[in-house]
Amino acid sequence: MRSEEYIKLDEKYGAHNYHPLDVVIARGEGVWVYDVEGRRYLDCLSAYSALNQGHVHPEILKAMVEQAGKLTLTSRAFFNDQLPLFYQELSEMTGYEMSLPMNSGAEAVETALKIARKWAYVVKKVPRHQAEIIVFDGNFHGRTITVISFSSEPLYRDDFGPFTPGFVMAPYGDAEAVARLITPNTAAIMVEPIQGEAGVVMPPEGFLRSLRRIADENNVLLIADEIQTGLGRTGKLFASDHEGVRPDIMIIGKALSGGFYPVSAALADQPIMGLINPGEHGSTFGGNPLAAAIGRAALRVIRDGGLVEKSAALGQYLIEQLEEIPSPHVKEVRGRGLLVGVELKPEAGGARRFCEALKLRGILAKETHEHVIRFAPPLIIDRETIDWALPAIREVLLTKN
Ligand code: IF1
Repeated sequence: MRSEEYIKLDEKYGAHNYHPLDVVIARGEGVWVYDVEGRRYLDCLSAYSALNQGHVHPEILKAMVEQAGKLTLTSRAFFNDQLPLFYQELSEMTGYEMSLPMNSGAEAVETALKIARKWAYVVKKVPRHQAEIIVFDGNFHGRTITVISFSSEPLYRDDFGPFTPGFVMAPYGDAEAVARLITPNTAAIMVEPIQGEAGVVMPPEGFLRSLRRIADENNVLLIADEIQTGLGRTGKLFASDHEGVRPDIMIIGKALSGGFYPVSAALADQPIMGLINPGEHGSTFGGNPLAAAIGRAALRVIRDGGLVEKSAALGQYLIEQLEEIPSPHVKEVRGRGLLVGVELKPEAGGARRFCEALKLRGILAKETHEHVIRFAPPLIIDRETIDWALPAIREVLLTKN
């Protein structure tokens, strides 16, 4: 079948909860994907940073195939021989004493919110069911009803009420506003160190350090959602590392599996994670041996492949090169590591048409929030490939109309 035929089937039988670019991908390898007609594209989205290791990384594939042929799921009614090793390797790599494995990012976010609420009731002695969690304008933490209850984006929220209470909205980047929103019932502050979906929005330097100070001064937990910014994407293992901040609860996902399987986790030290007792939380697939084997391989590739350092070096190069393009349409180039956003001026007419022009030149990028083109290629990209892409990006951004 041709691309158009796949697209027709998709439109006929699938819910229209996305508006994809009209490219039908059939194969991925490293930083490249190939459509059904065999055309090659540079993937500059990396499935929203789930593919830091690139498409179909051979080492993760090998681990997945071997484990899938042995044991895929036991339920957590029994132990298995992969999860304890995944726990240990995750702890050694991240410095957190313990982890609670889930599947989707939203599930790991919900897990962190439940742990923070329980900590408030049991440790901080907040009256039950009155815990408050401070979140930020422009946040994106997933699509469940609790999570969209505190979304500031009408599109994600408006037709899905009634909403979960207990969340307080603060302006992103304004630590003093956060301090004013703290009450005796505040359990936690949950933050994305860089807001990916909001358009690669960077807070002022020192924002995370201020949140850490405010949390410590008020006996409040600091939660970082690094599902998108974590595991090397911004040139450090965690984006929180750029400010030397260690959140009390760290949430990861996406690249934790290298794009092979839904694997996510909430990380914390024993005084917090130890509050969860048997039977209080879980999921059918959470921590299954196949997920654990894939997660172990995904972490190995990040560590042994030096992907964190690559992201820092190549991200700086990409940002410098993009900043040098004298485009009449560009308002700002921003980002950290290989999480880069090119914000266009409103008069440029929206980022979508630029993404469509890039697609015609063999580059897949995705607009976010109307005016921002996100460039987030796999961290295994090399300088030659960036140099291959730059003339096409330059041509599209210099186009007059
Ligand atoms: C979609 C956005 C990105 C995330 C952060 C939690 C989650 C995500 C920081 C939830 C997921 C994905 C979801 C996907 C598109 C994509 C996205 F545009 F939606 F917001 F990346 F920016 N925290 N982000 O980025 O993880 O449950 O999806 O595994 O829903 O359209 P999930």
